[in-house]
Amino acid sequence: MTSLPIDPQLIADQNARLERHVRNDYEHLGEQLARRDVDIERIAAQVAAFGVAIPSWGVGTGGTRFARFPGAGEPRDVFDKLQDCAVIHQLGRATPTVSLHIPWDKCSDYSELRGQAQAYGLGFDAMNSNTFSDQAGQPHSYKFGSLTHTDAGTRAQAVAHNIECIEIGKALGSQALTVWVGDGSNFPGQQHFRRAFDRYLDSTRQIVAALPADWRMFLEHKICEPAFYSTVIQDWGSSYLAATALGPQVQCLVDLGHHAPNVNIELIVARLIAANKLAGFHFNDSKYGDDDLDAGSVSPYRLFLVFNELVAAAHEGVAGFNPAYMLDQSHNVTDPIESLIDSAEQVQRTYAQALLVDRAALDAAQQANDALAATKLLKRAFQTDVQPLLQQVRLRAGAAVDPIATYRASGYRARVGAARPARAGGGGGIV
Ligand code: LRH
Ligand code: MN
Repeated sequence: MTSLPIDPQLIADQNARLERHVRNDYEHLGEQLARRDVDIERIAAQVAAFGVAIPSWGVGTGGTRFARFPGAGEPRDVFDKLQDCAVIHQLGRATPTVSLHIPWDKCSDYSELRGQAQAYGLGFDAMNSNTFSDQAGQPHSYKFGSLTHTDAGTRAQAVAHNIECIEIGKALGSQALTVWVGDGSNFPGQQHFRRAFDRYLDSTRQIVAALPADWRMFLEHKICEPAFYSTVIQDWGSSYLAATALGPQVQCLVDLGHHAPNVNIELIVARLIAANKLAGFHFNDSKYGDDDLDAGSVSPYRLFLVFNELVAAAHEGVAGFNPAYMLDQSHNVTDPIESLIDSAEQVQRTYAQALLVDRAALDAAQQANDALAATKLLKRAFQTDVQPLLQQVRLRAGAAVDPIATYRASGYRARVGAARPARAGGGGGIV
């Protein structure tokens, strides 16, 4: 039996010092919420059942095209990444699944990997294919595209790679494949927009044909990068058109950083929910482009407004509503484990706040066109400090009341720093 990476006794000792405060604060918040006809135990149960997947590519230090500055104890392979994910889940109990990226997470024995994950109490969320970079010895280059390349051999290679990701995912117990392609153009005239889209549909149809009946395929749109004039799946419209053409197993994934500045993402979410085409999310934050910053670190209210749409849909029992929640971030200047712990908590916090919106009062204010009353109902929920509830949920789950403080007290980073050879810095690249 693999032992968990953090000594449970350390977590218990750290919690023991905070337990009385958590209980008092929780009780006080419970009284406040009861005056708003909110049962804190109902919210706590929903928050305890909420989980967001960790991107395996997020536990190593990230970088930009200019440079990457690796830290101590960079993961060497998918097993190191899994151990780091186990630390995040052991301390926060909000990240029960890991989303892998192929070929970055390829290994020789997937049953061993699955066994290791189970020992850590982890499962596998959506698989991610990669036809945005060339692998050594690859017959066809993706320089001018992959699933939409003008060359049939290159498209076939990209389709085969996605089918390989499905096979790996089946061995790991995953039930979804996320397909993001950077295909597009850098010059007006370089690409025939309609033919490229037709090639995309032709290629993805072959991937859908290989999907097990209980799997879903998530199409991820993105406004630009690596292509800077046009991108084949550039926005939710292109993604929705494709997902509709490809059938019920295919839905649209919303990466928060993949939109032009100031786009109303919560409105896009509402549209996709109504069309039963919302696959789920890659949560992160951004100020300019696809910055992949920590979720809620720049615009927490924007994240809240997205969760307000999600909670409203669940509250109204919208048919087929079953979004997958994942983080997708790049940690260039923080300890990735700390950022992922904190970001998962931020997503959990935002979900808890969205659960506090008085839906009946909001419906009435909207019906009465009482704009101020309506927006104040959202602000009241967003401005509720739910920290005591998050701490209580962690305490009850055997996680750390203060996960970052406990992580730092554990000395885990120094431990893996000693065990894993140092990685030199250097050229760019997100991983
Ligand atoms: C593209 C993206 C996609 C992943 C990659 C690591 O920008 O968001 O989801 O494949 O980042
Ligand atoms: Mn993404």
